[in-house]
Amino acid sequence: MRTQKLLGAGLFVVLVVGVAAAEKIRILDKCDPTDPTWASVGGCLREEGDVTLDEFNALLVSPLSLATVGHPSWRNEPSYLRIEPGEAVRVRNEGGRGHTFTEVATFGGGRVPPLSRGLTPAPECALAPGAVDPTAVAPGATLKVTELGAGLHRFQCCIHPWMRAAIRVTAEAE
Ligand SMILES: [Cu+2]
Repeated sequence: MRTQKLLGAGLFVVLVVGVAAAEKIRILDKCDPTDPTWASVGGCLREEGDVTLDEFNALLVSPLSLATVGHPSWRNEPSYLRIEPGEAVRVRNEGGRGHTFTEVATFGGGRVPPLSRGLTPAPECALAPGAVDPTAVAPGATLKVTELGAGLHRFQCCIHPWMRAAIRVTAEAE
């Protein structure tokens, strides 16, 4: 798998050509930018949204197991996609929070322990101190996923591990 960050207006022009052919996944959250408490955890960079940090925390865990299940508005859409071999997927963060779109062998927890209660960490989410995650997608940014081999690929957010996606690469049956 290869991921490519799309940064700056110059690159955008080059990539417009490929936009029509690529499948798309939207990374979504609905953080409320008018809730000042989001600032204490990195802010909420969207124009509108209706989920306060209090509500996000209230819906974070399952009341039955106290394991993380996560707020349903933090999600990837679609979360399942079939593509043809050689096809690219453009993943755009349309939320107001930072997310990652990280390929993992097995779904697991992320690297923010309070958001991954009861989950075994996915090793792909580990990050050395000071390292930049190449699969991070800031609000408004796009990640292009290319060169996926045949089969089922699992992706998750390493911050909010309930944000999952699976991409199946297979030629369509005639
Ligand atoms: Cu996330």
